[in-house]
Amino acid sequence: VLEVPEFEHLRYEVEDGIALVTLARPKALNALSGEVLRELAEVVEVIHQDPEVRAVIFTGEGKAFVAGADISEIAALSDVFVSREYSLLGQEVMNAVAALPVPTIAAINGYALGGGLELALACDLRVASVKAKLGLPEVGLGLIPGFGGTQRLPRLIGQGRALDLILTGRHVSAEEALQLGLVNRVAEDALEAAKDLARTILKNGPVALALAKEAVARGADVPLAEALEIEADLFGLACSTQDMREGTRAFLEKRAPEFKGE
Ligand code: CO8
Repeated sequence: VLEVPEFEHLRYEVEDGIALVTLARPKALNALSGEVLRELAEVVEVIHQDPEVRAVIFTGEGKAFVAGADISEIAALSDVFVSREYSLLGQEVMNAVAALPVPTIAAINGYALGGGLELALACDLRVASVKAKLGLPEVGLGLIPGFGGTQRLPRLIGQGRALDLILTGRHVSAEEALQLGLVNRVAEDALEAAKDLARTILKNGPVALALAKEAVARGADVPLAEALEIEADLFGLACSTQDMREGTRAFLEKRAPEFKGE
């Protein structure tokens, strides 16, 4: 049996294969203190080991998703090397989120600023509530994004649009975020919409989902010719699965597939 540690600043539940991680430090708008980051790293490790989990949703309690890294802790930074380590530590946590083999969705229920937007950017998909506000306001604090924002945002929405957000530090509405391609969906209730999206995704072959995610992630960092080889390799693997046998047979027999994830 998988041991789930006690968390102080987040809740972890799994229902019908969907893990829900709720950042719960509402008095500080779920700001990522060192302690919260450590718990986030731990819960991601739990998810990595839990075979029951087929998709993950991250959300926040109260009026924020996550209002950033904890500014009271950042204010104490001055040494170049210590601060660099702090950035690397946060990046490592976001990388662990991005490396989850199952689909991940940020249900952005409210403010997603700074480190909070960086967490959302480490997820595969983003669903925002109509009242969400998103941004990278770091320059207003004399800082720059340090948990992946300067790299993941331009990769997602392009350099020009990313620099607009990074250099102005402005907050964008859910509607503008949708136009920018920063979020995939806008809904009254971000969490319910994220659950619906997860359920839609989970109707598909589980191995295929993992391979598709792997193809997109690995292909993003290499030249096109190499990326296409990665696609062909993973396509080959997909065709060797029972899920592929079942998916194609079910289509030909005009019935719904019953995937086993093998
Ligand atoms: N850190 C610490 N505390 C916070 C944070 C935060 N990021 N955000 C809000 N809080 C606290 C407030 O201080 C306040 O505490 P208290 O009640 O004790 O005064 C409480 O949460 C409620 O906040 P507000 O009263 O400000 O709520 P409002 O509704 O008036 O405003 C805002 C909401 C607009 C979201 C406002 O709180 C705000 O602007 N927050 C800061 C947003 C921000 O700048 N985020 C970026 C932080 S920097 C960052 O994330 C860098 C990541 C990478 C770092 C790498 C470093 C090397």
